[in-house]
Parts: sequence; structure tokens; C-alpha cells
Amino acid sequence: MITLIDIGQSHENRTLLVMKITGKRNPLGSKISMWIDGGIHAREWISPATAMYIAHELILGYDNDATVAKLMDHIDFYILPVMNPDGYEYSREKNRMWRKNRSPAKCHRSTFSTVCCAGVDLNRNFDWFWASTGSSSDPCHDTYHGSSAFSEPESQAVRDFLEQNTPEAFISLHSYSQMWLIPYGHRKQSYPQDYHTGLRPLALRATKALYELYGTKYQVGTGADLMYEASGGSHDWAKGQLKVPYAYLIELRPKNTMMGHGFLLPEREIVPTGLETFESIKVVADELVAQF
Ligand code: 0X9
Ligand code: ZN
Repeated sequence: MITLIDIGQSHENRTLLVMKITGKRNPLGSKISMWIDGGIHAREWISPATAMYIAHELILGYDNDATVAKLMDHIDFYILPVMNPDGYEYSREKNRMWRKNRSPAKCHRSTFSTVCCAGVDLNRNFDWFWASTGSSSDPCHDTYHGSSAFSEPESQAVRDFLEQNTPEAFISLHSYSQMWLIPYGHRKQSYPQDYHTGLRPLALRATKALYELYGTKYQVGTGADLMYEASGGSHDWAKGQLKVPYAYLIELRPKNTMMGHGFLLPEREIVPTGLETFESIKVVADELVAQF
């Protein structure tokens, strides 16, 4: 049921490993597929954990849950739990609040001095209005967009794989804010043509299913309208360039920084976040089976 696919290497030569998960009654693979990535931002630890939890629920569910088995017999799930393994390791070992990848330091000249900093924000490095809004040309900034669109091995690997295996749904897991974000995020009030007829109604159904498990509330809308404008995001690129029908970015728990949480989600919330998110993933998957 599981095939591991090496889609490329990070800057520090870690393997970017995608799990292909599919049903046994579907030996030749399915026509439709769903992509889920986690860990594009290093410090958002609940994201890789949730990606792994979704894989776990699919695999265990196959023999125990007819709904899950049906979804897996129709859909190939491609899950990349850690898109930014170098940054994740750096966040675990050196600096908990690290966000970017670990691309070698580049220098930036200001009026008085030259400073050199490592790392590119991979969620500003995709080719969707690259380097136009909510990103920085300063390598020392947390939202440094890189020297060009797809300058980074991690974003290149994801692009190359998705161009060859374009899914019907694309979901990128982040934290935090409890928001289900729909393209486009590069500027306010910019919507794909099927925003009101397809993307938003499905997002509302998915977040309703999520809510029904523990009462966790999600806001639904574009990143630009709900948060801030930011160009070069992977979900915008997936929808705008790759034409993936259902492309989303999920900002997982918690809602805010109360109790000092934010990126530091308490351990007891890891499994509930995985379980409630899986409820919403099933809604999206179900729609793919119905529609494609
Ligand atoms: O800034 C990001 O890349 C995402 N937020 S995070 O805190 N996980 O870094 C949000 C991107 C969504 N798009 C826009 N807000 N435009
Ligand atoms: Zn993020």
C-alpha cells in the first residue's frame, strides 16, 4: 500500500521522501490523486506531525474503516511530511524559531555594513507573482524570497514532482491560526474563477467536519484577505500555474499566542489536531471521488 518516492535532495543532502499511499484493490494506481505536504516552515512542528498522522489514519483505516478504504481505492495520496528537513533539524537542534530552509549564507549590503545570512523562505520561492508582495529581498529577513523563483532544491523538487504527477487536490500544512486558506494570497480580493462555486464551498464543508469532532473553529478565506498579502506561495502556484482544482493552505492549531503557545503547541494537542484534520481531509477526498 505504501511506496516511498525520493523526489530530490535538500541543500544539506537530506532526502525529500514522498509516501504514496493507495488501496490494495487498486494495484495499478488511481486516476485521481491528492498531495499533502508538511514542514515547509521549520518551526511549525505540528505540520509534519499532522502529515504523519494522516498517513497513519489512512494506513490503519484501510482494514478497519470502509469509508477510508473506499477513498484509498479511488485516490493515490502523496504525502511529503517534511519539505524542509534541514530547517526542521535546525529548529530541533539550534534555534526553535527558525522558519526558512538552510541555503548557504548570502550577503546583503546596507549603507553602513555587509551582513550575511542563511536561508530562503520556501513559501515565498514559488513562481506565483514571485518577489512582489509580502516577501523580502534581504537574505537576513525571515521572508527572504530567494535569488529567483524556484532557486531552492526543495521547491524545485516539489515543482518537478507535481508537474509530472499533477493532483486534483493540493494541501500544504502550516501553523498557526486555525485558518483554511484558499488562493490567491498575493493580493487582497483576488480569487480564482471557481472560488465561490468550488473552492470555498468545499473548504466550508471540510472545516465543518473538523469542527464537529472537538469544536475547533477555523476561518475560511484567502491568506491576503484574512492575514496579509504574500507572493510566491506554493498553494497559489498550485492553483494558478499548475491548475490543481482544489489547492489549500491549512494553518493548524493553535488559534493564537495565548499561554505562550503559538508555534509551541502543547504535546497533548498533537493527536487531536491529527484526528480533526483527518476529518477535513476525508471531506476533500470524498469530493474528489464524487467529481473526478
Ligand atoms: O506566511 C506564510 O507563508 C503563511 N503563514 S505562516 O505563519 N505559516 O508562515 C501564510 C501564507 C498564506 N498566504 C498569505 N497570507 N498571503
Ligand atoms: Zn508556515
